[in-house]
Amino acid sequence: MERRSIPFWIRSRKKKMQMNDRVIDTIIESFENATNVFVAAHEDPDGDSLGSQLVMYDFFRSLGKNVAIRNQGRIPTRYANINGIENVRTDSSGLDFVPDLALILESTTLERVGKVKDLIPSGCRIINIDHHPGNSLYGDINLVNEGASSVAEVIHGILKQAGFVFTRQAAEWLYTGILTDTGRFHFSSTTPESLRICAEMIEAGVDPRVMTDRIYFSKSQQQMQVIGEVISSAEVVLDGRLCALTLSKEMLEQRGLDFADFEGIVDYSMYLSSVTIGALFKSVSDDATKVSLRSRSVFDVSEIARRFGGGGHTNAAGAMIKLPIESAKKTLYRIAEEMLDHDEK
Ligand SMILES: [Mn+2]
Repeated sequence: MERRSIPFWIRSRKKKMQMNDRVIDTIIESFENATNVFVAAHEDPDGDSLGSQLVMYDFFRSLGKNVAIRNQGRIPTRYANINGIENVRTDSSGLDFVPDLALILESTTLERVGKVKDLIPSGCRIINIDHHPGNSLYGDINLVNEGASSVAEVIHGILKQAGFVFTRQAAEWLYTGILTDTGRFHFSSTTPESLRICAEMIEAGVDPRVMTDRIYFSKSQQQMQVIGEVISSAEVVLDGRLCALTLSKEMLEQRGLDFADFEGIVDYSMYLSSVTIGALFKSVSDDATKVSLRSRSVFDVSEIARRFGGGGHTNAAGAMIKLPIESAKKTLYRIAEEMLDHDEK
């Protein structure tokens, strides 16, 4: 009789899932045993960080815990109208309690949270939940799922296992994380699982049109003018394979705007079909340039970002380059050209 064995990848996936379930059980136990919970995410939080933090805030409150969210940096303007955003603080004030549990989201290292790291006392239990590659597993408990579109997706798994019921509000926060981290279901990180979770959130009352309008289609006329200037700044180099946009301090200062008003503007660098790498250069000071990178297909821009001490995912990454904008561009073009030529060989 023919014996059929289960393919290796199914076996290993199953094993991994069982392992994850056990880790999640331990995490839920820690949540239940905690009294004072501190929640932080990487510096300059994005929609995934903010949405996930707010769901977790709601969850801890529902368990009767004290909870505080602190991030370093500015909250992008597009999230300014999210309900509950006032619970996410970015000032340097201390906490009203001494945390016994720190939940760190979206940070490959503990240093990525910036100065708010100082709010974690020694002896405080650290739970590290992430979906970025290369996480250093610095937590007492670590749950890192690189296959997840967003940390919101990872958190969804925990909350379901904990028996949390998603209200419409909680569903909106979770949906925000997946919507924004998949680039509105555009990136290849969008999986059947991401869409299933979003479907569940829509069933819980999320209105996709309202969410997308609130986050993406709510610009001021001044912001639109800057977007026009940024698009006009496009430099298409390396035989059409790289498109670079510039957002300068001058463009913002005349209008009283901030870099935080333009989260996601890098996406315009990918409008041309010939482009493999998209870049947005922001002149943060005379000798420092922040670069956001995007790519198509298997081209890994996190490798470029890492050359400058940054990081990220295959198709979305970023770094701070300690050079004036024009030299930063030249240096990055050179590295990109080498990598593109190498890939084509
Ligand atoms: Mn994320």
